Amino acid sequence: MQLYHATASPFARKVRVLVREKGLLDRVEEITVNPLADPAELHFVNPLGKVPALVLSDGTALFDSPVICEYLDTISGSPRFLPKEGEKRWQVLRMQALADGIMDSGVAMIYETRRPEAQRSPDWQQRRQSGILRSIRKLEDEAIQLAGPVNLGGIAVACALGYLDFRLPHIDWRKDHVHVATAYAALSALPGMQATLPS
Ligand SMILES: N[C@@H](CCC(=O)N[C@@H](CS)C(=O)NCC(=O)O)C(=O)O
Repeated sequence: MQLYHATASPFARKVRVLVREKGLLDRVEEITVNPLADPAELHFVNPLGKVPALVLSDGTALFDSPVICEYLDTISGSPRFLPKEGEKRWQVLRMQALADGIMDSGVAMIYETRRPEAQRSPDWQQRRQSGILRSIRKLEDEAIQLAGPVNLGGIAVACALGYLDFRLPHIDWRKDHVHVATAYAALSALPGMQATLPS
């Protein structure tokens, strides 16, 4: 399989962490691209022009990151990072959705800084940042879900927070969110997280 990714992308990092934690590294060739440079090879596999995209051995390309993660989780057995069914499955998917939403807002804030100054909207930036902080408040209330065996929700949260530290360090998300900060410290120590530090 070939995984198109960018080293700064939190969505791609989530997939790359899972690849490592599932022991699938020998089956996945990682191809680094810059999606903002519009590479033809990326457009060929993902018409949306976004990373991550995973090309399977039959040529089918999977996107976006939740789909890829679920696929990777099913092709090899234990440990499972997304329960097949039951209440816990929805809890993990919901946690992933919240984390992906933080990534979406964080990435949008960074893209905004790359637009010509006259086209930027401080109100819109503030709106994104408020949504990020509200979501982290929600994670703090539900931090118990981040304890116990690592699952896809926890990996997604760690990648989202890692992106904030990397690209938006002025967002002081640790303030008043001690349980999230503690969970993040533990998740960050995973070998897959250490091997995929953003650059
Ligand atoms: N929902 C997608 C989001 C992927 C995404 O937004 N990737 C960014 C990089 S972090 C990208 O490729 N952006 C290129 C663009 O928007 O043109 C997923 O979960 O995979």
